[in-house]
Amino acid sequence: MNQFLKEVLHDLSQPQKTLNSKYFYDGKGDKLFQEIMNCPEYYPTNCEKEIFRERFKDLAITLKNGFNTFDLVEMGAGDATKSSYLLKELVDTQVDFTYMPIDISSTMVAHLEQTLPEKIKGLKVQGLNGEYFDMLEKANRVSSRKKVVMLLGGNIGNETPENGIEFCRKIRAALQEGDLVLIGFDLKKNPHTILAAYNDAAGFTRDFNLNLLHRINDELGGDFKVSQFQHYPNYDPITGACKSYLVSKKNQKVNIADQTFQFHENEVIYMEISQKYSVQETENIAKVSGFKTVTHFFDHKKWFVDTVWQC
Ligand code: AVJ
Repeated sequence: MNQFLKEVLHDLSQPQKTLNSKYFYDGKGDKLFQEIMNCPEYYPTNCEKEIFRERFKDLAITLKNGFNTFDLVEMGAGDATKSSYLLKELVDTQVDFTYMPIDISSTMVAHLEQTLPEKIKGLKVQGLNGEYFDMLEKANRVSSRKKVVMLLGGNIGNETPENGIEFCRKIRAALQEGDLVLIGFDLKKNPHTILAAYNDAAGFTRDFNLNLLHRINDELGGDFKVSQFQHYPNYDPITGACKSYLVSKKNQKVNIADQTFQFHENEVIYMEISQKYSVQETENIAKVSGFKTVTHFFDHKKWFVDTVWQC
């Protein structure tokens, strides 16, 4: 049985039904995420873009950190818009490095290998198509150079705080003393600002969540009546957890493969967490996962931080 089907059947069989947000990103989901990043309420992308646009020189100086030569590994590179500022600066200052973008999408990796060296003359790109940690291991196998690992976009926020620490420990375990990490965290801020970013007026975030039900229908032969589910985002300013749910509008049954799932009226499916942190909390994550915090790069509103850690 394929992994997607297996996980969906398992996750909908739990007392608290859930679906995994890593499955949001099919073709339609990629497009909706682009729309989210372009909508006025969704601030994280703009904040992090500002950091890379304004601070690329300082970022480059911090990351080369006396290494003669290294590999710059990016976990979840996407289209590498933000990293491009940094890549260009490193090439322009004659740093000897190879950019290794990891992405789950093979078309994205092929696209980066093709287009980046055309845009940034002299850039060496070696794409790694697959899961984050498999590909981080592979980067170690193919090259023994020092590593700088980037995890941008606040992607760590899709893990619960506990799993986020586990995730960082796994990065640490794959690295050597002295290696660096550049990791982006979306910070706690006015709760209205955060909630609005996950409840945009145009409804892209709603559609992004509902799209996973469509995907289950299309790829797994499910029969979700998608219009019978309602998007419910929620932010808890104490824990920093921003969670989205889909609420069943009525009592209904959904069939997937040979299984039937009963939904009660107002029962929710837990879809995604986008965890927000304080700067202090990021420093604590660094410490408990085996890193030293080197420095923080903030946007001017201090809504987002790209922080540099050293092993
Ligand atoms: C890609 C995980 C950073 O959690 O903010 C955007 C995904 N979900 N709107 C985030 C997302 C709803 C995004 N990350």
